[in-house]
Amino acid sequence: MDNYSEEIIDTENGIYPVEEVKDEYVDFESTDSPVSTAVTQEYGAEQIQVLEGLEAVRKRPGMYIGTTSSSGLHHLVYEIVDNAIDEALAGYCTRINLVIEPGNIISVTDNGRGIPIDIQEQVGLPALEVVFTVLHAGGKFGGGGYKVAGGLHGVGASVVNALSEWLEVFVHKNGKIYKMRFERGNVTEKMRIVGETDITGTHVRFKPDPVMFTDTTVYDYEVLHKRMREEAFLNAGLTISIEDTREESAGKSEKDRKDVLCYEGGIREYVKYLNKYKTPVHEDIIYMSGKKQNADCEIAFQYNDSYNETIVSFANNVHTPEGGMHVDGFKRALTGALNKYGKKINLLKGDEKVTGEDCREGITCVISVKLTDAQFEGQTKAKLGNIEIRPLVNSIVTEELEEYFDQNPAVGKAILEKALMANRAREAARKARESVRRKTGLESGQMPDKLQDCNERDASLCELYIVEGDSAAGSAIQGRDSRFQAILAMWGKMLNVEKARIDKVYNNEKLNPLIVAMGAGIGDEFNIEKLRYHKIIIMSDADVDGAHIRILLLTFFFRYMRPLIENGYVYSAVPPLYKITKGKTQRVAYSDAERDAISSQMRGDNENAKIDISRFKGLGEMDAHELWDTTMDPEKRSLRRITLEDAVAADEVFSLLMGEEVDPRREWIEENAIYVENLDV
Ligand code: 0RA
Repeated sequence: MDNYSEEIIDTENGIYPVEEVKDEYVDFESTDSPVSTAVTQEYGAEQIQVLEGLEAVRKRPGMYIGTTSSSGLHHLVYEIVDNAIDEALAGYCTRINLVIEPGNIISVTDNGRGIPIDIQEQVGLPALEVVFTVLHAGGKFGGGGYKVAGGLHGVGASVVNALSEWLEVFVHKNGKIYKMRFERGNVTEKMRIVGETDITGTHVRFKPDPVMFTDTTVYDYEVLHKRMREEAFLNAGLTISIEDTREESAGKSEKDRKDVLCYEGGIREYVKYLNKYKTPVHEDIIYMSGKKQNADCEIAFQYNDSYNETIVSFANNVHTPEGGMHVDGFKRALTGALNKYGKKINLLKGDEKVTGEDCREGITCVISVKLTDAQFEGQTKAKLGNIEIRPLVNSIVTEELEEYFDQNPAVGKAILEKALMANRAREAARKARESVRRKTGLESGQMPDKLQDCNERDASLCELYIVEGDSAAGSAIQGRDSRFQAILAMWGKMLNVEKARIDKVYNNEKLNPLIVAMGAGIGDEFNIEKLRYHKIIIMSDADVDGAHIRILLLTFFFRYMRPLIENGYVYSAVPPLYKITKGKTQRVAYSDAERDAISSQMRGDNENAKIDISRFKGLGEMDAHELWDTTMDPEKRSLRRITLEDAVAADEVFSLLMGEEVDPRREWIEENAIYVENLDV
């Protein structure tokens, strides 16, 4: 199996050079379908019909792949890989190789049975051609209903073909290599035999059409790598390799990157991976699976000592970020099983109970179900709607968990104790919230002393600057436009919210004024409608303390006010790095490149002009006027919006930077050396 990919790629590289290619049409004797002239004559008419189908894709690409931005570009790869994964699910494919080639050409090779090449009776065309030219044709072969994979839109190979400048496919099957080629969905080379082979499999190469993908045609290795890793976790034992052979500067950061992903433990290893920077509450990764009524279900979970709930769910290998019936079934069963076990071992007395939320504090869980006819619901099709899946998951988890706890009482007890702690903390938090409300007027509208508020009351026009340090806050207060800019001073080390429960957060002397000033509450009670400012701007120095405050604030927003980030309300101010002086002229620069450009501009023709370049050590060095001019004036400043592309990834970085484990934190900082450079100025 190991030399398999090399063989196909060799074929590509010219073992069968074009000159040597026999220009014959396919030898159909090896299939059951006789070729007749009638079929060949009908070919033209059929083809036109087929092409009309793909024109629709080029007219409205968004309808088929969501967007034609970077995300749509990457989606093309998923469509092709998903077809190969279907072949793996059917039990015929063990390896998939993905290569980003020079010119951002994508190559996907699998060692499955090869796409069927025989003539399709209904259309009189080779199945291979139909797969790439007829919309939604992908699932119609195979017949056994195994097709369960599929990207968000599940539209298949023909859409990728329609949106590619060119696409070529090689099928190794029946001892022969069959080739076809297309341009923008049109057949430019009919299927023909180009060589012989002793393996089976499918190799697709395509170049996304820059006419369709106007934003970018550059692939991001990390994006593809992440998705391939997910696919490898979800398909235990399947090997997926990903390789970047692009020339440098064509979108890759390292030379010749390659990762080979194979997880024999499947989703168990996924849970381990998600928990890698956390401290587990029990060693074992609890795993259960079951199959009932045409549906397969697999669940793996482990608790860690944090207070967060991470449930990552999939239906037919498609991520369901909003959960759905499979997740509901799991949650009910978990709560039920823990309450039952608590009674049994007498940790829960009388009518004492733990709630669902208590039971999920600190859980990291992966749920994967595979079913025929999955229904995806919700605006972004991010939720599994098949109602029959809920009782299915529920019964599997209920039965297996009871047995698991009986056999592993120490684990059962540890989890239950954690849920009980959560329960008590929730009660304490409720009390804290009430007392904070009374004491600090969370509801009375009374503003904290540390806030210099603005006059405007329309939140959509208001900005809150969170400023580090006394002197910077002083300058900001003097320099601001008080009509719409409010200043909140913040200093010293802040509470690490990763390690604190909600009651501590409400009572914290640093965070409390911030919560009150923002006016929207936190946690479950957070209400974005009540938010008093639609721009929350973190203004801190480009040094270690500044970075510390920034990360702590982001952690806090991430954990307790996530919609704030999701709505794009959080920014970081971009203060200048350099002051450049020549005589009476003074300018500032925000980057090294800008510094160099400005100084050479100031120098002009005079090589010896005396130019002084100094580095701003901190915001505090600027007077009120300078601060306004360079960093706060909406006409001139630039702001960096903080986005949350991927909550799970962010969660990881936050945990890593804030958690107790020192080694992974150091590794992360080393890997992100640019950041460190900024830290150490
Ligand atoms: C249907 C039937 C057969 C193979 C495939 C689909 C198939 C499709 C793709 C797409 C990418 N890689 C693929 N590998 C296989 C089997 C037909 C037969 O038994 O001859």
